[in-house]
Amino acid sequence: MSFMGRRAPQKDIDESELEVGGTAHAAAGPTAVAVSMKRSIEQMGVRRTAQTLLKLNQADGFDCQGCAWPDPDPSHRHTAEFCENGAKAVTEEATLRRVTPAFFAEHPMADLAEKTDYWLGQQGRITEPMVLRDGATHYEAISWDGAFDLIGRQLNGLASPDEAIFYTSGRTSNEAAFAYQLFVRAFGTNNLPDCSNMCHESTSVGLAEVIGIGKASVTFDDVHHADLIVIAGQNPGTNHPRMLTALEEAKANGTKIIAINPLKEAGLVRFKNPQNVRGVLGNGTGMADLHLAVRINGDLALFQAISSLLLEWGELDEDFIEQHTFGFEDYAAHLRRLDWDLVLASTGLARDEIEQAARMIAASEKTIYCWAMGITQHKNAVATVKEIANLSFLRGDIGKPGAGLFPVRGHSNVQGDRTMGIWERAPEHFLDAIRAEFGFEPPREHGHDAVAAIKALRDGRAKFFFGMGGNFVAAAPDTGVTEDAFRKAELTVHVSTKLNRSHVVTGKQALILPALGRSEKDLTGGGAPQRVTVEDSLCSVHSSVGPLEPASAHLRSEVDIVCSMAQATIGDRYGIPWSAFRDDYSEIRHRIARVVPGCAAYDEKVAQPGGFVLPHPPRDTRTFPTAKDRAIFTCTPTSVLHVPEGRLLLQTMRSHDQFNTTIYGLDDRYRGIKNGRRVVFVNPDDIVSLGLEEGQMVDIISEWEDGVERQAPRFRVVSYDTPRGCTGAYYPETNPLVPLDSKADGSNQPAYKSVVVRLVPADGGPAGPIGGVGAGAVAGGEGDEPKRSPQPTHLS
Ligand SMILES: Nc1nc2c(c(=O)[nH]1)N[C@H]1C(S)=C(S)[C@@H](COP(=O)(O)OP(=O)(O)OC[C@H]3O[C@@H](n4cnc5c(=O)[nH]c(N)nc54)[C@H](O)[C@@H]3O)O[C@H]1N2
Ligand SMILES: Nc1nc2c(c(=O)[nH]1)N[C@H]1C(S)=C(S)[C@@H](COP(=O)(O)OP(=O)(O)OC[C@H]3O[C@@H](n4cnc5c(=O)[nH]c(N)nc54)[C@H](O)[C@@H]3O)O[C@H]1N2
Ligand code: SF4
Ligand SMILES: [Mo]
Repeated sequence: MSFMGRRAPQKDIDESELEVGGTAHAAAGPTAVAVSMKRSIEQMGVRRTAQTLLKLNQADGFDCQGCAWPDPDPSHRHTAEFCENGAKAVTEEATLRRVTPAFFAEHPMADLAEKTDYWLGQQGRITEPMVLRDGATHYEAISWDGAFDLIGRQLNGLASPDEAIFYTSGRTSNEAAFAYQLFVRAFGTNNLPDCSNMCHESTSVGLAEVIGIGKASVTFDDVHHADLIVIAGQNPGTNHPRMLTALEEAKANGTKIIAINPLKEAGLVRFKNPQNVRGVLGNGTGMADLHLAVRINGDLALFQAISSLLLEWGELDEDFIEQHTFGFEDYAAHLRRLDWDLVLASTGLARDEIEQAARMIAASEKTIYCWAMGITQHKNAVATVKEIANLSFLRGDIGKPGAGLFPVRGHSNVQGDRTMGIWERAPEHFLDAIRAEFGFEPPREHGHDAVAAIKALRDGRAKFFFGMGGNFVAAAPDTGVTEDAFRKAELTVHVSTKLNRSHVVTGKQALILPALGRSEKDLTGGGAPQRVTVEDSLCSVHSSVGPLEPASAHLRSEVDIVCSMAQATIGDRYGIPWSAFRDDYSEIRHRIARVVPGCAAYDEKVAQPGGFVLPHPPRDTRTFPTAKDRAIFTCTPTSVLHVPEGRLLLQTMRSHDQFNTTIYGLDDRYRGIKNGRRVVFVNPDDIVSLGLEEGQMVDIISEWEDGVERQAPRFRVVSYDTPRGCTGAYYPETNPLVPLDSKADGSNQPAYKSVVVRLVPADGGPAGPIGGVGAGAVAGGEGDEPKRSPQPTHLS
């Protein structure tokens, strides 16, 4: 048996100030406002804070860089149309801190490589293009021309275009994304992995098969008119906070909510809306009417069991099934054979709880099904997504007001990037349209997705990595393997706003290309400020124009960077007008209009306040562009994920104080954690049965069929209300534990939420003293803060 693990940066470890209190009983509230304002003012100053936040998510302003939650219709927007975490995302970008060439001169690579993700991000905005030359100890400044020349020479020196990988993180605008995929295909490869490969790929694959399109089938208005909203595997209080505002409005109209989550997340329990009196002074709104604390990965069995009950009770929409679906008889026969023992073992729920959920669904005329990473990051994730769709078909909950399927996307423009062709397996019709518009034959062979890209780098089949945003090294699974793979590359290039791990684990040479953020004025081309466009989770496309002066005069827009890279690499091959694209993004939008389905008159439509909504056949007309021209029922056997004796099933998740690999701070207010991130949440009975103690320092070791044991060292055990056998810890600290080959069948998405682990007492790590709370511990007194537990623990 071999042993490996990332040598975690030492400063990550022993966060000696860690404090653990009780969990919060409500999300948001006045504290949320105070927290976001304090941080914004600290990093931006008062004037800039006001100037920035008042333009956030407004029709004449810029789109929040946070999540992909949709905006209300322009006529229904508040003056402050953002949440605590949106304010944090903006602050992170609009900060006045700077990372200049002098900073790089002071910090050798060896030093930077020891820093945590948190420290790196806190240093501020990168101001100039930087290069790390072969064998150099420091990054040094390079001109933009020098950088593009290096990229062009490197790309043209490859034995094949397929030796290059072009990654995208979902913050990139539609204009930059369209130009980027065009360049990559003109260069000659489909190697366009993206963060979606690690995020909602299982959704895209599952829904495309059974409804013919991989996107949500609801409108924003539907959310307010549902009888019932099911929220599975999602923590909206932290990751889509304004969803709580929409849910609160729905509840006022009588909507019921079922939460399916191993954890009782604060936002699913109660919400205190900071924008109304009830939220500021009162107790807020109770959220979930029913909480099913499902075992990790038990959702497939749960949804199937609910469907079997509805079938048994005859609570079906027979007209919908008859007119719009395929495969009902087989599915019904499959449900009749359901093994309830397996269901109970897999879900960890009582039959009674499942029946209660089924009764609520039966009583609802219009149900919306929401889900996120708790569903998509498992081996059986594609099947689970299809199982949710099966249930919606039984009830006819698709293509009618107030009902539908609602995968809630992550990054603010991850959905738009896909629409624009950032996809290693873009459909033939899209490639045909590229050929018709630009007169060249794009490559047809599928490219590498995120996992395949790591393998290609690892095996020397790829030698060049370009990251359009993101932090691939830290976000990817199997950190040890991924980092080694990166180090084998000839050149790694990152278009970035802030420093991150992917800048310090590099190929032989590396470039950092600093980009304008969305909050900044884009004066590329010398004319009026340019607008860009984005698409939210509900297919709504709209403009974004940044109000702020750029962080540095040297920054370039992502569009500019793509067009300049294209010119330096393929010149005027195929006559693509890169200069015209760069000078006026409308030129790109005119091409989008002719290439991307549903985007006719794109430039004109996005100029309207609020933009426009892309077509979605199941939502609009109950037509299903699938292989059967109908919604397709699918049958998957239920199974129980086997976890050997003495092991736990680990989910890796987000704290309230991070955006993916960007760490805003060390608190997870709603879960009662302060000043630390290396914690592992364990059921109190498991703590006892595993012979551990609360507060004990443990190493987390994952076990996988390749026989390799992966390790993430030194986490504190925190007693937490999670189902027996299930545990949780934060991402990205736990990414070294996720084996590269542990992924979802059919979508290749890393199974970040079902890692089999054991907890081993760390060296010199007996139980930490458990006692009184230190000064400045979890604040009490405010309704939405964690209540002090009777015996708060201060782990030091
Ligand atoms: N503030 C903030 N906002 C964000 C992000 C961020 O990091 N910070 N990230 C953005 C991105 S890219 C994304 S993809 C989204 C992510 O949004 P989420 O999907 O909400 O993010 P996670 O923290 O991964 O939380 C997953 C939830 O699923 C639950 N869960 C885990 N395993 C299971 C399971 O097997 N079954 C069920 N039913 N539930 C399970 C967890 O307890 C947790 O509540 O958020 C986006 N928004
Ligand atoms: N263990 C585990 N791993 C996971 C997940 C999990 O739940 N568990 N979730 C997965 C998911 S859902 C996702 S989406 C991925 C996220 O993977 P990524 O999208 O690759 O990662 P981020 O942390 O969002 O990227 C942050 C970096 O983006 C850069 N950046 C920020 N704003 C801009 C901008 O405007 N322009 C440019 N060019 N750069 C910018 C900054 O330099 C910042 O450091 O991680 C995945 N990894
Ligand atoms: S809900 Fe998401 S998009 Fe809206 S303000 Fe908050 S972080 Fe930004
Ligand atoms: Mo994501």
